[in-house]
Amino acid sequence: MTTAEEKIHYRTCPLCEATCGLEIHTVNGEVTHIEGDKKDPFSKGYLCPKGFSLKELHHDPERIREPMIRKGTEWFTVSYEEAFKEVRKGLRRVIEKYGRDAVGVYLGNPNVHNLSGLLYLPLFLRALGSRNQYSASTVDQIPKQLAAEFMYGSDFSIPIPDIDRTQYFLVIGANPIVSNGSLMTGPNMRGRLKALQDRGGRLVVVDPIRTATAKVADDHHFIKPGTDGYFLFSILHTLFDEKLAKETHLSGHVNGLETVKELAKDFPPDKVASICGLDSETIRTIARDISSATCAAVYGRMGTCTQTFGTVNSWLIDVINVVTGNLDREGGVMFTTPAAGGKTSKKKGYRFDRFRSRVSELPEVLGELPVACLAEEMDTPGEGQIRAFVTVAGNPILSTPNSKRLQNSIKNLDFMVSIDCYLNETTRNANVILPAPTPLERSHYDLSFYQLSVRNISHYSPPVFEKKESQLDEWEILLKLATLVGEEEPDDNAAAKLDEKSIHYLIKKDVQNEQSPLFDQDPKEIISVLEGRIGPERMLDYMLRSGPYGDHFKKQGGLSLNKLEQNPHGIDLGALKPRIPEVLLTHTGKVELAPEVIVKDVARLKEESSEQVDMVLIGRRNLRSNNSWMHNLPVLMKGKDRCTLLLHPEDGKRLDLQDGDLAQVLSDTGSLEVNVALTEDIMPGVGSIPHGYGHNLDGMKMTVAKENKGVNTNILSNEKRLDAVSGTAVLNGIPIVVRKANSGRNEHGFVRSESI
Ligand SMILES: Nc1nc2c(c(=O)[nH]1)N[C@H]1C(S)=C(S)[C@@H](COP(=O)(O)OP(=O)(O)OC[C@H]3O[C@@H](n4cnc5c(=O)[nH]c(N)nc54)[C@H](O)[C@@H]3O)O[C@H]1N2
Ligand SMILES: Nc1nc2c(c(=O)[nH]1)N[C@H]1C(S)=C(S)[C@@H](COP(=O)(O)OP(=O)(O)OC[C@H]3O[C@@H](n4cnc5c(=O)[nH]c(N)nc54)[C@H](O)[C@@H]3O)O[C@H]1N2
Ligand code: SF4
Ligand SMILES: [Mo]
Repeated sequence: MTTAEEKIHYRTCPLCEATCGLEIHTVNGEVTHIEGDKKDPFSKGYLCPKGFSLKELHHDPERIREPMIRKGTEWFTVSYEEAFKEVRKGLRRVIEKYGRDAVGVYLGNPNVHNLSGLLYLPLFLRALGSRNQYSASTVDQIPKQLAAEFMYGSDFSIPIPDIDRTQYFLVIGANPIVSNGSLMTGPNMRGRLKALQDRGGRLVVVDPIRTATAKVADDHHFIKPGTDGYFLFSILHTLFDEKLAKETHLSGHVNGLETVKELAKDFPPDKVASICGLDSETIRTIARDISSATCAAVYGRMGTCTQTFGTVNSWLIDVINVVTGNLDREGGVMFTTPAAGGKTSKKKGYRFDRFRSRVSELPEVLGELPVACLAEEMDTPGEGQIRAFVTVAGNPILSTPNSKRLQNSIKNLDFMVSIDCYLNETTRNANVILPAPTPLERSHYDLSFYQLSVRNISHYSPPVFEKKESQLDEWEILLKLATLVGEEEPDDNAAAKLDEKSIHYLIKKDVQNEQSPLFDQDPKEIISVLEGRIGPERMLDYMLRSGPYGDHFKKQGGLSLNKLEQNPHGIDLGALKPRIPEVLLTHTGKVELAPEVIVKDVARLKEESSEQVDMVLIGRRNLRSNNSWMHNLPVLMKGKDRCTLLLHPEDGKRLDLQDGDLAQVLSDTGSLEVNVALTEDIMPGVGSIPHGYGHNLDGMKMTVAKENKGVNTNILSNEKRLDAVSGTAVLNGIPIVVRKANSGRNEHGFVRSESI
């Protein structure tokens, strides 16, 4: 029975890439319960424990709800006015004295799940004008984006596995059943993979851990961390050697096939098998199976990106999809046609290496610098040194390499401001914290993930709760910050004026662009149609209406925000469709199969590694965890200790470590002590610790997280060990030494490994 005060709200969950539809029940401003929205055309009622936890997240008493200023180690809540005054003073002082590059910015992962961040961060970054822009992308997916930038002319043109139609799915270094899919948006990965097998398709997983995904696969093969480049090249070798390649696929639309063919010659399976820990016949069988399947998709994620050959791996995966005839084909890997945010302009130049970092001279990648060099840019004196720091939805102290160094360098900054919702490992260093509204207090549209989705979907969610009158939305905070960094003291209307200016700019660009459906229309008419909306809603309405399904401000029945508001469960725009050649934005208008910058790194693959390695460390994820920041929610933290070191029993025996013992793990940057969990599900010679823990730093206000503190695995990752092309940090395949800790058994007693 529905009581008089009970309300039901429908919205997409913004916590991970799966974009599940939620049904949120509220009574008098309180969430009573959350379930999956059965009428959501994409998720059909599916949700995971994190979606359910939005209730606790919203009501968490330790969430930051008001602006705060730190004096010494004490925090005081203040008005927005006071907080902004402090921010202007802090940032302007540094800019005036040292220039704009002296302000570093770090953007964390939740920004891509947030309309405010996606639409308004660019305005702030433009106004700030610093080269020292960093983000979680260079500890994540930048290799994929860079490969796409070079191969297809846009970093967001990432081919997505057509998981619902494929007949052979090769998953390398990804665990979609636990992560719920990444750069492959689709709710209920377990269900989708089961459907693949039910229609006679095969799932094959290549991973140093027998993960939850590997456990349901038809085949799972262990691979030595960091060696995927050899494995992928030897698949390519077999395809050409055994004449299995479909060289005429996309004929006329592909450049560089001969170069790739030539390169693959050096990697016969017999030569590389022992390097990878796979046998050569397995490699050949995989190559034959991809080629003989009616359609197939090869897919790689974190395990292939955040390692020493991240970009080469991402590129090779796409090359295999091309030469097996599976790019841009139903059941293969395909490009999306997003309702909003898709790109149409041809490349003027690649967004790579247009400038370099000051200290290590690492190339710029897609407008930012690799976060691995953030600490050195802060702690190395000289012109251009970072003196002030802005974090937006980021926790780099836990998520980026060589955390200890960053912890030390962050302490010596002149000024720091964070937009965040917790007082955590990173934000405790800030001088000012500006509060981010909870996901239920803001509207939502997955601008990023519908560009990476296994179906074309459009779903808008209005806020569940109105925020308090006095509270600012995140886009308003970002607009305000954009006005604060300028020379002139901004007046009260400056933020609103900037919002106006930016929508006018967008419209002007489109009406002048011959490729836009709005070409030659009157900007004044367009702006008048948008009247009544401001901020992200106006921007989104404009993007939807000018997009491929939009009404283009003249057609009846086209997509608009209005239409989405009338369809609270979202709209299914259909399965992915072939898009070559119109989707290709390279200079040549073709798929560039052998981009020079990437091909150059193959030489490194040919060199024998001389590094003597005892063991290597990789990471893992858990269904009830989301990177570092959801560990304060009791509903997710119940149960066993999850921050353990997984070891194979053979290694346990060799190292005299038993289940529950405390091990010391050492790398070239640091050491930590962690509980051991023995399991046959990990490859011998490999250890695994999840990231996002280490909640034991003074000054944090996250009581539940502190009770489950775990260890920060990024104490062990070295900021100098990088994917040479993209500068992405190596977080998988870190050389380590493991031994019994002097202190013997752990403080919690016996530990069992959780399901992986
Ligand atoms: N529950 C949950 N879901 C999440 C997140 C979370 O923290 N928790 N985080 C979200 C984010 S930000 C992201 S980016 C995605 C990531 O999504 P995924 O990439 O699917 O998730 P991971 O668990 O990191 O999977 C990486 C896999 O690579 C394997 N691996 C490690 N090294 C190597 C190697 O050298 N070669 C190969 N072949 N495999 C290797 C690991 O064993 C692991 O199984 O997940 C998202 N979803
Ligand atoms: N060793 C190792 N390290 C890794 C990884 C790994 O696999 N192994 N994975 C990497 C990956 S894939 C990623 S994406 C990164 C994540 O790295 P980060 O993005 O740096 O870290 P998160 O844990 O996502 O922290 C998000 C921060 O945003 C805040 N927050 C949450 N919601 C909002 C909001 O709506 N607005 C604002 N303003 N703030 C909000 C949280 O309180 C928290 O401070 O970690 C990376 N680090
Ligand atoms: S799978 Fe992701 S999007 Fe779906 S409910 Fe869980 S966290 Fe939310
Ligand atoms: Mo990520």
